[in-house]
Amino acid sequence: MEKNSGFATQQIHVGKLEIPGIAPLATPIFQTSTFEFATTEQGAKRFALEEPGYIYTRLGNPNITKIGQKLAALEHAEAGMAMSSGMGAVTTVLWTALKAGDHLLADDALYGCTFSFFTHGLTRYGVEVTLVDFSDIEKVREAIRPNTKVFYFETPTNPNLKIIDIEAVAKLAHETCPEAKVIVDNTFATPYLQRPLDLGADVVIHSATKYLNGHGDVIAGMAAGKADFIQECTLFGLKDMTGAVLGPFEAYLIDRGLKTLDIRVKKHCENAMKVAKFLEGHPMVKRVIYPGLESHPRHDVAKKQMRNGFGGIVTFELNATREESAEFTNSLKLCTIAVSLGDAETLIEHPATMTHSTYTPEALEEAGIGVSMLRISVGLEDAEDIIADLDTCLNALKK
Ligand code: LCS
Repeated sequence: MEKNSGFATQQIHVGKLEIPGIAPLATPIFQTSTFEFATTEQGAKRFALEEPGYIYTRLGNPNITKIGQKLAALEHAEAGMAMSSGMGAVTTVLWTALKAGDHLLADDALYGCTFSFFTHGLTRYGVEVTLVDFSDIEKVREAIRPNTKVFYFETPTNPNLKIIDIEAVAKLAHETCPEAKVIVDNTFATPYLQRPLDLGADVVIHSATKYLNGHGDVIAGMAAGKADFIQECTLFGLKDMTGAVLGPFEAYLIDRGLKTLDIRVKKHCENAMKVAKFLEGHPMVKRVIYPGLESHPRHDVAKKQMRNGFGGIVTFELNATREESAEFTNSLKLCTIAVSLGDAETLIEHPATMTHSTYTPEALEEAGIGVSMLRISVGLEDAEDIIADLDTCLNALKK
């Protein structure tokens, strides 16, 4: 494969393993915990990193290596790696990047468990944590401290779809804190829509459970960035600190899911735009948040940094009480009440009591996460069927 091949070619071919004499099309699953050494000396050399080769699956495995290489190519990174969950990726990267006495500056709208890890976890070990609204660059500037070592944000944010200007934050961070790392959780956008590293970020993180796998049957996480940092995350963060190792079978499923990433995300975006427009026109809907709508306050920034569409998530609020809102979600037939996102099936959830129940009511308000917000992960079904389901249940509420 040519180095400058297109996205679709890379998502299918990068990291292909050559196995002489067999040549399977799909990569076999290396379901093994350990790898034999030919001699004692060879084992010692591998541990000393003087000879390349596999040692033990917590340190590396061909299926895991392959998807790391694929993500690196898609994100325009030098190197990539995989972990056993998105939270495994967040914790592995941050345990590697931070130490006691450092300051983590993060956006205030984060996936609920990332929020919990930052505010209840890292703070127990002497890391200072400040959350501010990263869509206001002046607030970020004011919160910087001499010991700020990591700038961390999602964009679009979970669940309220704030758009953060990656280039502006990276520029500010690197000008004021040359040692600091800008880490972007790119789960909602995927590299098909947005490449944070091209815009100045240092590291990208993914919950690969979502679009990268795309089929709702795996929990996994990934990260990509400079080769030396990813090696440190592998040989220290993952090996010694979190042990959040992905299984070879799960890595194989991610590899398989990645082969169709672009066509799936394209359809998610098309369907989400149709659903957002439908909701915007419905009298029972008070407010729709979707970065692709002109009404989104940062539609211009989204257009600038998201290449091929605005993602598959739509967040909205009804002209209804909390009980009526629950009645609405309970009556849906095609849309399934479930957390997670990025799957073929359309999923709907209530962030305040589900994915973001780790937030206090005050922190929810501070972060602009409304208690009545509903979040839809628009699936790959026919948009007309998703809309018909929503329409029927919204109209039932009117009566
Ligand atoms: N980052 C983001 C932006 C996420 O949305 C999630 C999970 C994670 C990291 C953690 O990934 P995991 O460990 O679950 O693979 N978000 C979820 C959500 O919104 N619903 O269920 C899980």
